[in-house]
Amino acid sequence: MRGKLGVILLAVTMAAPVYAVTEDFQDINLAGTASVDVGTSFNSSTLIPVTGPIPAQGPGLVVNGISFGSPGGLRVAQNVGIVNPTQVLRTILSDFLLIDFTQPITAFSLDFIYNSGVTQTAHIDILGTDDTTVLQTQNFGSFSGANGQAFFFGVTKPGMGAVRITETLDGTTNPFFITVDNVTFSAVPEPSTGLLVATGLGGLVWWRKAR
Ligand SMILES: [Ca+2]
Ligand SMILES: [Ca+2]
Repeated sequence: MRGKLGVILLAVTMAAPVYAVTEDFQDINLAGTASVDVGTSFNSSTLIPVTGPIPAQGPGLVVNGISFGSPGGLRVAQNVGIVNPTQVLRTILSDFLLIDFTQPITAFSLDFIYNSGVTQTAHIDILGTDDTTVLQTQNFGSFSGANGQAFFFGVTKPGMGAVRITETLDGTTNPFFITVDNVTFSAVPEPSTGLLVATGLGGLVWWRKAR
């Protein structure tokens, strides 16, 4: 029996392509287990002066479209709590960590790193396009884990302008320093890149490093 050959119409909707980029803090050149302080705001334009064994570096150490800030300063360090050290970003003092996106985003995720075996409480505010209005809050409650262990946290929501993370230690009001890695966020690419992405993939593609 001969089958009927139909005509297949493929409707393609070309919405603005969105892709995801990840900042893993691996582009900073750290010797051995050294760490380097990167100021109170760290983004793709940051220049790091020579510090001891750490050479002068930058700009372009961080992907475009994102800025990390903490009033007490930020440090790129080795996550020495795990078997294979890998570079992470942490606050130096007991301050909040603000992750500010240049353009409003629709999704983000990160690895939150345990600092030690103590009980910690983390609190995340999802901020709107004005970087002030709180759209959503997320409390992790009490958790404890091995030093250097990470857990994954992600949010999908339109119109996110920034994310603010605070943390307390052992239920006291004294915040502990905050450590993150693999900060991934949605972004609208440059036109040339966008064409490539739309041709090859289209839609939303999450890319995460294999662990
Ligand atoms: Ca890393
Ligand atoms: Ca913003």
